[in-house]
Amino acid sequence: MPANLTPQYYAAEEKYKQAKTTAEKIEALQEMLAVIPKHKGTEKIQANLKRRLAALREKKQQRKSKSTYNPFVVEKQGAGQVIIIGFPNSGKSALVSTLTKAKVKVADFPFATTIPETGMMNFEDVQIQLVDTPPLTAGNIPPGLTGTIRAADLLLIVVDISSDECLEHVEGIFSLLKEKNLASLSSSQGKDQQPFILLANKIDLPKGRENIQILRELYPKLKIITVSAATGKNLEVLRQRVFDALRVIRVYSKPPGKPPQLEKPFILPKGSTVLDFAASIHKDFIKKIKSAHVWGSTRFDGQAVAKSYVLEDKDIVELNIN
Ligand SMILES: Nc1nc2c(ncn2[C@@H]2O[C@H](COP(=O)(O)OP(=O)(O)O)[C@@H](O)[C@H]2O)c(=O)[nH]1
Ligand SMILES: [Mg+2]
Repeated sequence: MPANLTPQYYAAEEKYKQAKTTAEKIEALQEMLAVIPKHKGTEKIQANLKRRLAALREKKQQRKSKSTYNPFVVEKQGAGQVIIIGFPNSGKSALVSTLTKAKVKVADFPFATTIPETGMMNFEDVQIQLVDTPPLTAGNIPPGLTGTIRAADLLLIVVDISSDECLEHVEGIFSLLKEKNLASLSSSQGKDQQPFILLANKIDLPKGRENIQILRELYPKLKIITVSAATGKNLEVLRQRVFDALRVIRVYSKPPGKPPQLEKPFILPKGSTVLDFAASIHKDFIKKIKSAHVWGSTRFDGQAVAKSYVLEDKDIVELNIN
């Protein structure tokens, strides 16, 4: 069957031949497809045009994702994003690996970690994202890492407490963080600074006990947890303290007349109200709530509460809507 192509089609085809960029080619192909007479005789040509169009779109997409990919921008997951920073060999990767079972490189040589890598840490029924990072060194933060630190919800600063240089490392890290206004050693946290916990790792090694005493004496107000990635010491305490420091609560939804959905908590900032909870499920709920009942923080189980009621961790909420 003859194709009987039209002058418009030939004009569009000419445009395609003249096209230089992928975007121009895509536009011309789209036009050819739009104006081609739709009948049996042009079916093959149509299929061909579609195939070429798909290939060009794919090419464009690939190029786009390649040019915008930045390993230092880490997509948030779970109840909070916690970034692990410290000098080389302090045990950052070992901690992330034992806490999350993520396959990060643990090595007895420095600089094994070159870009941020993530894993999910369980705490009771929530998952918290841990981000392993390339090391800081005296006077230097790897390019890109400042932004990653600023975007995180909490910093875990790791020092090798068994090292003779651990005090210099603490000072070195905080001088870098202070310079970038990310955190400071003084007890009061400055505006726009990040909350942090100092992890004195490798407490299992002989020098650890001696050094931690000196560190605590020098910085009595600093929040320090002694841990060992090697023996697992204090890692359960660490999970709890990380959750607490994220300042979030878990809320379970209970559909009316049904049991509560305990498998998957909603994560909300501390201080959230029933209305905030409703909004986090669906923004239409804000207008639709008729009443709410809470099990947990209230005096009575299933107590009716106002929309402004401030929820607490592990509350179960039943929203009645119309
Ligand atoms: N004894 C002991 N060794 C540790 C501990 N944590 C890490 N290491 C060792 O320290 C070295 C550096 O660990 P790694 O996690 O790669 O350090 P990173 O450079 O900070 O990521 C490795 O040989 C680890 O096995 C710990 O708690 N105790
Ligand atoms: Mg590492």
